[in-house]
Amino acid sequence: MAMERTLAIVKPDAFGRGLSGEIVSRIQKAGFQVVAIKSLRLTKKEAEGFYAVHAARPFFGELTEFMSSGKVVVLALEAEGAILKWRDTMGATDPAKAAPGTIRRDLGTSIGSNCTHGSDAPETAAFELGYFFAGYELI
Ligand code: 3AN
Repeated sequence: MAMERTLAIVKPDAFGRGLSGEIVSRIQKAGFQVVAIKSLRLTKKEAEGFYAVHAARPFFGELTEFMSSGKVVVLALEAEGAILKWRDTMGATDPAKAAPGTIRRDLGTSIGSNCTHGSDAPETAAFELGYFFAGYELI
């Protein structure tokens, strides 16, 4: 399998509940290299730019409101097959449907407040990593 990079976000629900450390620990135990990590708060506009692919979805307003409601942690993760591996580590979008032992199942509370985000394909990973990190931060 090829070495890949993906973008992970600890969402405002998890950050606000003090779960950032627990989630970063799970990321490292799962075997990811943390290439870069930082904390920030998105404006509504910045959240809309990040989720532009979801602009037509009925929950776009709710999603971008939520993602700009508090601080987040963004991480660039590296591993073999990192994109799928991180999605497996997070679990299904809806915590109630996520497999036992996944982050969303163990820590998420609803389909919106599901603790983490992960890129879903190589093209989105490239866009999302570039949205938050400059080239020099990803060396
Ligand atoms: P994933 O993050 O698992 O790729 P997507 O791409 O279907 O999930 O959805 C993007 C984000 O939008 C999810 N992380 C989730 O928190 C939020 N979301 C998805 N469906 C809903 C919904 N029905 N209501 C509110 N938020 C939703």
